[in-house]
Order: sequence, then C-alpha cells, then structure tokens
Amino acid sequence: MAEILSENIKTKEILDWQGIHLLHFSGSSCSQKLRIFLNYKGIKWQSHSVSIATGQNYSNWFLGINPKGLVPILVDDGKVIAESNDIIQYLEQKFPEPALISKEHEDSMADHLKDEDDLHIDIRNIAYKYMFGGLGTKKPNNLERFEKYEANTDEKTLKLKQEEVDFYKNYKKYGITNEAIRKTLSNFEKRYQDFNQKLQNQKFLLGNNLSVLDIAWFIYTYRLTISGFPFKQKYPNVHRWYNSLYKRNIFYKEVKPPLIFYIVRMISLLKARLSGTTISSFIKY
Ligand SMILES: N[C@@H](CCC(=O)N[C@@H](CS)C(=O)NCC(=O)O)C(=O)O
Repeated sequence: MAEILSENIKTKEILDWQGIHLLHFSGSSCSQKLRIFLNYKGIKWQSHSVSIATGQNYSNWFLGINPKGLVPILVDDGKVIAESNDIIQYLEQKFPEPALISKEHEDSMADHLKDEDDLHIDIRNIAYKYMFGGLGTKKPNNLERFEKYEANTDEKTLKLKQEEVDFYKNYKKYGITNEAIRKTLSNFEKRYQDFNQKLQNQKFLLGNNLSVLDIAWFIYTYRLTISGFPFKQKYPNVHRWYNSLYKRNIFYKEVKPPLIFYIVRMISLLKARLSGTTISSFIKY
C-alpha cells in the first residue's frame, strides 16, 4: 500500500487531522473515481480541494505531503495514503459494506485495478487532446518549482516526477501527437473488446454485481464517450453498461463539467474535426 510515512511528510499539520479527509480536484479522473466510491459506500469524508488547474499541487504545502505532485491523497486519522487504487482497497477493508470488492475478487482486484492505472497516461492523452484542447499547460514557474523541489524520494518517485515534467514540456511544444492518439486508442480497444464480450452475458464488468472496477472504467468510458469514441457502433454492450451507470446520480454528478469546460471541449472537438484528427478518423470499423 502506498502509505506516505509521517517522517517523510513536511506539511506536519495534516498528521493531526482526525477522521477521513480527501485532498482531491473536481476535474481529476482519479479523484472522481474515489469520490464515487466514497459516496456509494456512504463514507463520511472532508473535502480539501487542490487545484491541478492552477498549480496548487506544486505548492510547497502539497509537495510537503506528496512530492509526486499528484492527487488524490487520503488522510485517515493522520495516516496518509497515496494512489487512488490503494486508497480504495484500504477503505474497502475498513468499510466492507456495501461491498464493492467481493470475496471472490479479493485476490484478483489489485491486478484488475493495476491494469486500469497503467492506462492513466492514455486517458490523459485523450483528455488533453479532446477535452482541454490546448489548455492545461503548466505555468513555467510552477513546473520549475516542482522540478526543483527537494524531497527525500526514491528512484521510482524521481522517475515518475521526470515523466510528469516531460509530459507537460512536450505537451506545450507538440500538443498530443497523432502517433500518441493511435497508440492510446489501440490500448483502449484491447480492453473494450474484452469488456464488450463479457457484458454480453453479465450486467457488470466482473459479473452481475457492481464492483469498484465498474467505477474505475466508468470514468475512462465517460472521457472517451464525450471525446467522440464510437462505443454505440463498436462496443454496444459497453455502451449499454455505461449508460446504465451514467443514469445514476451518484456517478453523473461527479463527472458533470462546469459550463466553461463544456465550451472548451466543444472548441477542442471542432479543432479535431477541422484538422481531420477526430477519434473516429483513427478507428477501423
Ligand atoms: N496512479 C495515481 C495517478 C494520480 C494522478 O496521475 N493524478 C492526476 C490527476 S488524475 C494528477 O494529480 N495530476 C497532476 C497534474 O497533472 O498536474 C493514482 O491512481 O492516484
């Protein structure tokens, strides 16, 4: 589990927080997944917004908690946990009802969720191309602060931090390239072919009961749907499953964008259409 030990935390005040606190951002996909999970389970939690749009995740305050500069972060009676999927598995143990990880899937769930997390950069490519179209670049001084922030971190964290910095530098220079979109869509198609087959005979991704895997993939499917992925034509069972979740307020309310994001998305999609780079133009029917 990705617990951040108290001796590695510079922002000491959070160690005194009692109860369940979430440091998160409204538009972050991992935060949306976690909020649906918390609300579905009826877990009481306190909200602390960390805007990744304005660079609050690169403030000394936040980097003093998570030097990777990533949300979400859970604080439970001063215990600090990173990684949305680790947080989910931790909370499932603490609050087993209503179950979102059944006994049957207890052993395999970590692998299922890892597979979803491995596609995080892919969903980011989709979002930055079709949802935020050109917005979302980091202010150079924020990125520089992040790059220079000194923390007692391991090799893995340093590598991840470099990948984050490189992503935003490349995004500023080249945007999201067609090659990146092609690779991303091919990664998603492999998963959705499999899901479409499974959903022929069952209601949810792992059987006939809702699980945390449905919540995780709902978020990705939402982003792909609003970006123009043709689920209805290519993966009709996935389309049906997705709509059945989207209808539930607990799901819908977490992804519903403010008007300004809706407008930005419309502009992004128009730009993609004019440059012949819509999602449909990359997909074989
Ligand atoms: N594997 C991590 C990924 C966390 C992550 O990438 N979070 C994104 C938001 S979804 C973030 O904080 N990005 C910061 C940024 O782009 O500036 C998890 O599941 O928690």
